[in-house]
Amino acid sequence: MTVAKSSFQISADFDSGNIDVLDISDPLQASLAIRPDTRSPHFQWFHFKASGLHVGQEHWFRLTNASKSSYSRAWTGYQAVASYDHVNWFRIPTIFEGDALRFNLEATQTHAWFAYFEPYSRGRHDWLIEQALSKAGTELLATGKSVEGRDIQLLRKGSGVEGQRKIWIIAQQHPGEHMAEWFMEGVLERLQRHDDAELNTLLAGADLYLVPNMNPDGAFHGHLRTNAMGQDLNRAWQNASQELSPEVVFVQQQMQKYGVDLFLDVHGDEEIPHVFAAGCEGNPGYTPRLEQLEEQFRSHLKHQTRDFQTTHGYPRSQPGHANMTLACNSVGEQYDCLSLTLEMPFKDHDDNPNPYTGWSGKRSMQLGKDVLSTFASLVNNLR
Ligand code: GEM
Ligand code: ZN
Repeated sequence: MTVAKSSFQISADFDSGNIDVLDISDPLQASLAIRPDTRSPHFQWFHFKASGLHVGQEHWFRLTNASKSSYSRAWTGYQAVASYDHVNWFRIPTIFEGDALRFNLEATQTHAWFAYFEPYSRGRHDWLIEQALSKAGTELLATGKSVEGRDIQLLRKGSGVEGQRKIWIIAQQHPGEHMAEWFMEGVLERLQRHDDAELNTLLAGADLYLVPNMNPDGAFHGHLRTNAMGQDLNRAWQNASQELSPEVVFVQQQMQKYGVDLFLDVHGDEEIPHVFAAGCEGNPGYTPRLEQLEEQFRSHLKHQTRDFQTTHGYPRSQPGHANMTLACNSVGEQYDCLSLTLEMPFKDHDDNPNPYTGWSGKRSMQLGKDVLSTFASLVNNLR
C-alpha cells in the first residue's frame, strides 16, 4: 500500500515573509524558527503560509527560538493571528512555554497564513499611494530612497501656503510594526471625505505631511526592527547617514525644507496591551507649553475613542535625560513643537478588547481617523 507523501508545506518567500523550517516530518507538529533581521540580532516578526493542511485536524506550530527574541516577555498574553484568505485575520490559541511559542489551528481549509500581526504588503502600499494621489487630494511632494532603492514617499495634503501649520506623521520606522501603515491608510481614507467639518477645520489651519512607510526594505524582508543595513531608524535621528540610514536623512532634509509644528511617529509595541502616546518630557527644551499640548492631545483622543488610554505606557523620562536619538525627541527639540510617539499593541487594547481579532488593521485605521479629530482640536493652539 503506498502512503500519499504529505503535501504539507511551509513557505515564507514572499513580501514580509519570515520563518525558517526546522522539522515538518509530522504535519501536525511543525517545528519552526524566526529568522533575525539582516545584519542585526533583532527578531520577533514572523509571517508564513502553511499548505496541505489536514482539514478537521489540529495543526500545531512551534516557534522554537521565541525565548531569544527581542522582546521575549511580550509573548506572555500574546495570541498569533491566522487567515485563510490573507485578508480576514483572527487570533488563534497560543501558548508561551518559556522557551518556545506554540499556536494551533483546527484547519477548515487546506492552507492558511500565520503572522505576528496583520501584515501590510508593499502591493497595498502602492495601492494606498495611488489612492492618496487620486482620491485623497494629496500631492507627492518628494520621494526618497531606501538602502535598497525602494521609494519613500512624502505626501502633502494642503497647498503649502504661508501661515499653514505643518503637521507631520511618519509610520513604520520599525518595519515589523505593520499596524503603523494600517493607521496611515485610515488617515488617508478620511482625507477622501468632503463633508467632514472637523477635517475642514484642521485643513483650514494646517497642511499634513505624511510618510506612510519609513522602512520599506525592512518590511519587505520580514524584519522586526531594522532597515537593510541593520540600523534601528528610531535610534538614528542624531547621526543619520546616507550609507546606513538614508530613510531618516531624507525625512530630516524635508523637515528642514518645510518646517514642523506637530510631529507624530507611529509605532507598535510588543509588550503593552494598550494604545498610548509617549511624549518628550525628558527633552532639555521641554516647556509647560509643550506639556500642556501633550495633555490636550491625550485628553481629546481619550474622549474621542475607547481605543486610547493614558494609564498605561512607557515610564516617563527624567527631565534632561531623553534619548535624543529617537525621532520624537529629536524633532520635538529641534522644532520646539508638540511631538509624540503613538503606540498600538501587537496584542489587544485591553481597555476595549476584541477577543476575535485583538488589535487589528481595521482598528489601526480607525485610530488614524480619530487622531485627525484630535489634531483639529489642537490646530489653532500649536504655536
Ligand atoms: C519606542 S520609543 C521608546 C520610548 N521609550 C520611552 N521610555 N519613552 C522605541 O523606539 O523603542 C517606539 C517603538 O519601538 O515602538
Ligand atoms: Zn517601533
